[in-house]
Amino acid sequence: MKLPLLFAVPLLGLTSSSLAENIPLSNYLWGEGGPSRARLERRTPPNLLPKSDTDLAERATCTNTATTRNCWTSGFDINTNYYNSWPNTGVTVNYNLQITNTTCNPDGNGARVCMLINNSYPGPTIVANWGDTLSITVRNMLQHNGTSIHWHGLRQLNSNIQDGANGITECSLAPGDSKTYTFQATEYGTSWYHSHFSAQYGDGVVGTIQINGPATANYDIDLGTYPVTDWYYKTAFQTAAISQQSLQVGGGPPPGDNILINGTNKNANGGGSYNRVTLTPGKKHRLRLINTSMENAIIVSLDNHPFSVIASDFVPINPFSTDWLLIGIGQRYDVIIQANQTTANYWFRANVQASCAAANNGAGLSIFSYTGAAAGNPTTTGSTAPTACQDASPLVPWVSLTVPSTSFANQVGNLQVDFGTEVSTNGQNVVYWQVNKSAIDINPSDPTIQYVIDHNTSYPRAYNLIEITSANTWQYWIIEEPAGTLAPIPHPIHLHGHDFFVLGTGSGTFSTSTSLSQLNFKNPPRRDVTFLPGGGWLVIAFPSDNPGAWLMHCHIGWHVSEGLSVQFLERKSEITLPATNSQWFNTCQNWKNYQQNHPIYVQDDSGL
Ligand SMILES: *[C@@H]1O[C@H](CO)[C@@H](O)[C@H](O)[C@H]1NC(C)=O
Ligand SMILES: *[C@@H]1O[C@H](CO)[C@@H](O)[C@H](O)[C@H]1NC(C)=O
Ligand SMILES: *[C@@H]1O[C@H](CO)[C@@H](O)[C@H](O)[C@H]1NC(C)=O
Ligand SMILES: *[C@@H]1O[C@H](CO)[C@@H](O)[C@H](O)[C@H]1NC(C)=O
Ligand SMILES: *[C@@H]1O[C@H](CO)[C@@H](O)[C@H](O)[C@H]1NC(C)=O
Ligand SMILES: *[C@@H]1O[C@H](CO)[C@@H](O)[C@H](O)[C@H]1NC(C)=O
Ligand SMILES: *[C@@H]1O[C@H](CO)[C@@H](O)[C@H](O)[C@H]1NC(C)=O
Ligand SMILES: *[C@@H]1O[C@H](CO)[C@@H](O)[C@H](O)[C@H]1NC(C)=O
Ligand SMILES: [Cu+2]
Repeated sequence: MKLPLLFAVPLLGLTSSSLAENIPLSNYLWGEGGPSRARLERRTPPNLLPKSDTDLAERATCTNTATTRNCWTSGFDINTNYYNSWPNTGVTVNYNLQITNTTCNPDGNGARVCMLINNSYPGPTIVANWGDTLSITVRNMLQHNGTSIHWHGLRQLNSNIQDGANGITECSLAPGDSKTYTFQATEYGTSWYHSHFSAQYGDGVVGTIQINGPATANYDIDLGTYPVTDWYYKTAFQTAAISQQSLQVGGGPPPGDNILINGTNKNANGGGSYNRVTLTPGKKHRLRLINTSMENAIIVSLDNHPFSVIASDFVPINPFSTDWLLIGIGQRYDVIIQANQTTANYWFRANVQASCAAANNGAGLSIFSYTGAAAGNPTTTGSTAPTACQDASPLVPWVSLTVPSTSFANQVGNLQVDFGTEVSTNGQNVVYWQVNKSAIDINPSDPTIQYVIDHNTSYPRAYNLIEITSANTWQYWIIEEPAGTLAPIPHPIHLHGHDFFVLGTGSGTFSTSTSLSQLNFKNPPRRDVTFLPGGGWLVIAFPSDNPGAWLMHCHIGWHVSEGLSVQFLERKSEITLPATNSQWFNTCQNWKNYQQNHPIYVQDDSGL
């Protein structure tokens, strides 16, 4: 028997709470008798990037059923290193999405102006299998806004121009224009898509994504995606303006008015309705939680039912059990709920986490009902929620990858997050969120990719562009928000094009002499959004294995709108550029034409 070259063998010492739930992977992986203890030890990859795991993949010949969720299709399973290999299914899944300017009333408080996808909030869920190609045509039917749709967390390996970040990877789509985004789902799990055009997603341009694949624990029923979000009675463009004014005097954005669970809730006056989910007694249910907020970190729980957490963002993890889960903006957690309590109705709770500087006038509730439970509202009470503003733990990726520590000191870079005054387009001194003393400000008719096409390296300073030239090397970044800043608060930091490895976080200033020992290089949490603690530091790493222009920004809608972003221009000479005369160029021409004809709609924020 050939030994696997690397990683991906389950830990022997799983926490007791998760043991029962855990699949006896070693049995099928190693055949009868299981492996010897020596073989089960996790191996440190020799260096750098994840290597091929074909040895492991060869063994995956089982089928995915309710009791073998670790399996997938021939040659691919939960042990597959999805950064290197995925099934090429040859299947293309097509979607058509139309964005319109309309009204909505998700919690019965009254109708307000909304921008919706296919007239629903949230928009249609995009469902595909691991390895499928997605072909999604977006039509912008708004009268007075551009748009661009970002497929959050999808790595876009060698398909950077499908990333939907206007001003970076494409021009905005003009009113009336449409664009087909085509890319392969090389990873699996739960995510969402949203507009990257200024604050537009806060007005409703969001939907969820479900990519079916293997899992680290078994379940019977997949309940699907379950987005939780803050909700404002003013539009996102109005709230962004208020937030910008408040920032001038060191203040935060206004509080949200309510929290919506799967697009609905009751309002403070009792109107509206609760979302209802049915649980089948005795069964295990998978629920795919997503925080699609603009401002608020949300902490969720289901009364009397602990969550068994099996994935964070697109990364399957060793299952662990918890009563409450804090979900930062853009973060996802896939959980399994066992319906083993009395047949009844139970409250699902979603509250803002005040320690994350979140504020909201409402609280989120929905109802989980066992089949056969009497009608009516639950009478259950919740347990006490933890108060810290940090990622859930322990987030131990199932496919174990280690980051080299030896190159850290030489290669690490530093990015300071702060407030600062800059002169705005209309000549005023305005306070913005800055990274490295510069607020990002993109031009939706002049994306970074156009600079690459033109071989033009005169990037505007406000593009906050950081070049990465070397291939397959580790990029280490210390992101710091020193305690001296006006109002140090936590920021959910999101990177496009990569999962980052979260090496550590801490308070105060990172010091190579004292903080280095606090970093974890051995299979650290990997994900695409994590918290930068208020007045503290965050250290991340990622390999330069995906040529493209990739944003890294705070996912608080108001903060990115106010400048809190950089972009990495990674291996620009190897980026797959748009074909000559392709749709990509039409998008730009249409946007330029629209702008010339509608000079009154000016971008008054970063454009992101
Ligand atoms: C969205 O609406 C368009 C136009 O009505 C329709 O063709 C398309 O099938 C809808 N998409 C989904 C996912 O429902
Ligand atoms: C949406 O419609 C309202 C009028 O109902 C209009 O004032 C606004 O400009 C429109 N917004 C967009 C983005 O088309
Ligand atoms: C969320 O709402 C949608 C639309 O109403 C529904 O199809 C879906 O089943 C709901 N999700 C859950 C987990 O109940
Ligand atoms: C969503 O994330 C924001 C910011 O990180 C946080 O304040 C809010 O509580 C989160 N919401 C949920 C439902 O987890
Ligand atoms: C119900 O399931 C949970 C795990 O989800 C477990 O911790 C608990 O002990 C079970 N309770 C009963 C009564 O079986
Ligand atoms: C930060 O900005 C300075 C110029 O003000 C620049 O020289 C430096 O390269 C920037 N740092 C990064 C990481 O881009
Ligand atoms: C390069 O970009 C700068 C900044 O946008 C622009 O002023 C200049 O004209 C461009 N040069 C070329 C040769 O396109
Ligand atoms: C987008 O539309 C909103 C109103 O719906 C408007 O306030 C804003 O100025 C528009 N932004 C741009 C850049 O067109
Ligand atoms: Cu922020």
